[in-house]
Amino acid sequence: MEVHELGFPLGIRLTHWFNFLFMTMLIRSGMDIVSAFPKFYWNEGCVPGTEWLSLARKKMPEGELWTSYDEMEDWPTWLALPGGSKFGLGRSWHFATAIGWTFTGLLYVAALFASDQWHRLVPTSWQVFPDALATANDYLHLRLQHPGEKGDGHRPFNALQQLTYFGVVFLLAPFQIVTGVGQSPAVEAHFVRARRLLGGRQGARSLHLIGTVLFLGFLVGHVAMVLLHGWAAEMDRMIFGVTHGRGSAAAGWAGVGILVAVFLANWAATRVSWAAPRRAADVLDPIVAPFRMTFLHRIYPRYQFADSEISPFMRINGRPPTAEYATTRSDEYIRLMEGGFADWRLDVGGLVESPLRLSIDEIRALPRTDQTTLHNCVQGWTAVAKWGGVPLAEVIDRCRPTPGARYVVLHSHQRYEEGGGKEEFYETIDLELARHPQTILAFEMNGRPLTIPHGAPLRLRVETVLGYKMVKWLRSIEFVADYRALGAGRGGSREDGQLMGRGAEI
Ligand SMILES: Nc1nc2c(c(=O)[nH]1)N[C@H]1C(S)=C(S)[C@@H](COP(=O)(O)O)O[C@H]1N2
Ligand SMILES: [Mo]
Repeated sequence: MEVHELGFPLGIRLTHWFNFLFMTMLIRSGMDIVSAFPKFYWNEGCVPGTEWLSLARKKMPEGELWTSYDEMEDWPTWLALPGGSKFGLGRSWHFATAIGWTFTGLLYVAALFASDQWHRLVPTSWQVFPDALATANDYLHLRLQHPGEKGDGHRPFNALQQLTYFGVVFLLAPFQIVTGVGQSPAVEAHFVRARRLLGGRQGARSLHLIGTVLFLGFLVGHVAMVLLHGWAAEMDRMIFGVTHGRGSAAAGWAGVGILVAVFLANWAATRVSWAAPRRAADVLDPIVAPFRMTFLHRIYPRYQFADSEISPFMRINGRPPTAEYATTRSDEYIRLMEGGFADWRLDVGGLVESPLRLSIDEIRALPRTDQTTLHNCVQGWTAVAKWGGVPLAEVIDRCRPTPGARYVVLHSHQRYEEGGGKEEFYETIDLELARHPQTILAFEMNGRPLTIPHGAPLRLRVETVLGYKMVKWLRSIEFVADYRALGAGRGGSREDGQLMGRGAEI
């Protein structure tokens, strides 16, 4: 049997298979993220009942308080990486594999253009459209046109393949990157026009899902075609870059080997995530951190919504420290609340020159600021609200942190619910973020004093990070040199308990 070299460089064949591996993990970890809030909207307030797609089975009780945490679903591990409410890790897998996938894609495109391979993917004549239609028609009538049979051997793809591959590589892949990155609260707080173009945060999230479905459709079609054209013959082309009649047994088995390897990699990722979740996070997060720090951490918030854009509804996350809730209640908070917060004080201490003890009236007397912004919960829901309060920078200027202070710790009266209510809820942000003009201690929401569920009498607002940083029911603020001595040492209650990333910019 005569062997024809197709001239696919090794780089192209390798990146093709790594792409496949990363895609499987991206889709599974993506499903894990979806399971945290399996509802899709086109409006920024995610108003219940207006979802265009719901994959949720749970129903929220009417007439009593439910939190967005209650809306999370547990999806099985074959579908979600890692599944079973290990949501923070699902995010870590998604971001780490997204980076791996993007690099693979860039290498692939570089290999395409370094050789003359791009001719195979990039149509250079309008004739590709009628040709693709003709090929589609052939397929519909089950007339298989073996690629390369018609035309010269230099064109191993038929017109339909060429168009599809071009669309997937040069349109769909960038679309997924843009709609993915576009969901970062930091990007949204800064790149206003891009946010609008994507239809807002919920538009980006919905489009990202639609893109995933298209990718899945491609994957299914691609595999179906491979089977239709003959497994061994196609594996010869995809693995060894040759045509070899009806295909070699070696290629057929090598293809099976690759499938098994991809399955095993997914299995191992799941296993490690369940057996040693902390270790897994400690390996994955440093892959993401440099990109987060370089591209997202330094972004300055500069956006305000119009009052007319305020959402009619905003979810609650974290149950209040009031009497009805056994895990989160705090007797001290209840006493302060019953006194109308007249005795409530915000203690400001730690590495500062002048510790402060501020009543709510003293805080209201400081220079005030208002901002109408988009709240981004890590689960995926958002809401626009108007917040009134004092810039944290005003407090920082008055307590004067010592040179050793690097982080601000925000302590809550409430206890950390998902941790079983054993410890107080706390979060940390670094001093740089604490000084952003839109980092404020808010005492008003939509023109009214904060309600109890939204964090009365005082809560944090930071507009370039996810909601879990914005501690409600504030008790005290502490300046520290290092966050590792606090809690489990990961930088906050949700980092300690749910393995969320400390930076929270995406
Ligand atoms: N004390 C405390 N603050 C908290 C939480 C919490 O559980 N406890 N949840 C956080 C999360 S995950 C989000 S999304 C926001 C939600 O704010 P909201 O309830 O006002 O909508 O509060 C944040 N602040
Ligand atoms: Mo959240």
